[in-house]
Amino acid sequence: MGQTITEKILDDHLVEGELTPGEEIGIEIDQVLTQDTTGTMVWLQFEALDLDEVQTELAAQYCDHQTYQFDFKNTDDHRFLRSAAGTYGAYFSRPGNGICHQVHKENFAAPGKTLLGSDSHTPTPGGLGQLAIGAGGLDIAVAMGGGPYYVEMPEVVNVHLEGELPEWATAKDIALHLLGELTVKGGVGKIFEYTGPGAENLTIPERTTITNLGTELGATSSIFATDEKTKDWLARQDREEEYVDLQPDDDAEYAETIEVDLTELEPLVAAPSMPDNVAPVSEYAGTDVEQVIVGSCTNGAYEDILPSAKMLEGREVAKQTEMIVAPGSKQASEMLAREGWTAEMMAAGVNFSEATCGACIGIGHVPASDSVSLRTFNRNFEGRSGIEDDSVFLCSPEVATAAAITGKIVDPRDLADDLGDLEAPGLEMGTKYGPGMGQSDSDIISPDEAIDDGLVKGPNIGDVPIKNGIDAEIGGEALLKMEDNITTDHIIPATADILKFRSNIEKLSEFTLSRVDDTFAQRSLDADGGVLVAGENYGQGSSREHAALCPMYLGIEAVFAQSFARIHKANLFNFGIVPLAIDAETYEQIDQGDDIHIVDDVPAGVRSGQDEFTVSVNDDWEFTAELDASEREREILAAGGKLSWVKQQHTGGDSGAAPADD
Ligand code: MIC
Ligand code: SF4
Repeated sequence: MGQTITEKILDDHLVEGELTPGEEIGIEIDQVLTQDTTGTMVWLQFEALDLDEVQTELAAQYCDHQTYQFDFKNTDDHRFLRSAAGTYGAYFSRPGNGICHQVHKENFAAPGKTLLGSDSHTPTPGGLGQLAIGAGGLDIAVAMGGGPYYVEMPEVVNVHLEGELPEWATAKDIALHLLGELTVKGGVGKIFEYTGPGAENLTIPERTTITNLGTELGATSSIFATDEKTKDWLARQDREEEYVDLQPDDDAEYAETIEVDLTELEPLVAAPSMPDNVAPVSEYAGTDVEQVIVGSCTNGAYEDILPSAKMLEGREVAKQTEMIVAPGSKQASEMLAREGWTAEMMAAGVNFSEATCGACIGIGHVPASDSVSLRTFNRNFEGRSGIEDDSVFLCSPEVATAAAITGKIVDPRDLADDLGDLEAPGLEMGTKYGPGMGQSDSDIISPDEAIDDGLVKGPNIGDVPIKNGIDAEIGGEALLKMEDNITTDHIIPATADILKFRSNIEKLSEFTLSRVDDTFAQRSLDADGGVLVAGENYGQGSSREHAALCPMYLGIEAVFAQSFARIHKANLFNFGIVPLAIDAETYEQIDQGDDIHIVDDVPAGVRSGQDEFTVSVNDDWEFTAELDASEREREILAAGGKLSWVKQQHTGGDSGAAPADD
């Protein structure tokens, strides 16, 4: 039987299991990436596991999320990360060099290789044929130590693209269209493989915008075949020799095929405050816009920003609007600067940010109260921009720039009609090395150039909490009952005031679920822990393991939810919190404040493969909750989490990761 691209890459990397959807597989990881806000835990865990050297072909540490270093804590984190990369053998990308996904794509992403990253948008280089997956930090630490990565074999879905995009419609609109159709949970347990003439027509920056936004569908990953466009793009990055031909077989079987006719697409927006709240731009036409931001890991490439620059040439940003360009990488900034586009945009009234995540998670450029912000980003979860009740729309650079010119949401096709001389900018490819301008890689420190030999820890860098086993009796007060689609931004917000504590779990845990109920952390401590109740897709969004670590620290023993997001569920196992599925009726019946106890002996049941547990509520009524876990996840859970499990393995088993003293 023929294979999909996904199956081919997985087959090449398979170390355990079979490629049957729903079954757990173990795969070898070629490359890992981590960033500043998840990376400190990754390396602290690497250290706690007694590992002494990176075992993957390549590991890269980026400093991208909080590069403004408002607080010495951020700077200390960056210094620690540089020391960890140097000590253990990873590349180090300096603060300001750009967002991990863009910089990794430019420098290291390679077709046919596997990549695991402690950031949910790690699948971005799927656009050039890399199988890239986001995971929690502990999974990254173990993979860096040479252990396989375990994941449920996803269903492979064929997204068959026909035709060409009409003028003013972009790759962002393809991704938004899919989000509107499939919703933020439509991709859970799936990998999307983009095929057809429409996919072949797209350039690499367009493809990576789509694979980046695959995360918002909840997908495990997204991938494109490779072709002349991939080869050309690698050549523009001076890495042509890394090209590998990757195609699905003609008789490859997909779980499902989704057809999209690109000729029918139009400029779209995702309205506040969910990426699947998609509508044509025209539906919001006339809405006042106070802020426009072009950039991020979704649309921060040179090729994404150039259309904005062309649209602004000889024009001005409306007086009532602020426009910021936040490039995805210094490479993109440098190319725009060398070609004079930066000056052109500055003259039009644009404010240039350094290449950082920044505003995407509320670090800088926080919108004014009661105002609309249009961003070319991938997430618009409520409050993520740094202000409660924000009003963030997601869109393409073209739609964002049209709004910057008029100060209102406007369909760029209508703006072009009105102005008469505004042409659709289209997409023009850039080249890293222009004639006579050897662009430098001075912001990447290779393991051979490492400055540090030994970890440098500032006072804010705490220890990694370890839990030794789970209790026989699990339960307590239902401290919080939450609705559907609770994001990791709700569980542990990423805004500047909170992000600085990512390396200090005791302090960070004070902010747990504060976006839902700011009394939660204290109530949890007062009650000596308890359980959580949630609707569908609990924990969607980020890979941040802090969303499991902090509840664990506060004594949360189990989460009862209608369904879980993939990475977050893995993080719950990794930190010894029992993720149990309940049906809609049970969800309705439970009230916040109920006394909920699992009747069965949990560690015994978890170990013996029991998948249904009886749960008592207020000693009054009972329901059944399901534990959907592989044998390995059960062992991890019973051990109290992955850290203690790996440690136990090395005093009597094998996790795959190789400690220093092995
Ligand atoms: C995000 O986009 O939410 C983040 C911030 O990049 C996170 C990582 C983090 O929380 O540090 C992600 O996507 O995994
Ligand atoms: Fe950074 Fe935003 Fe991309 Fe996350 S989604 S990596 S915060 S730019």
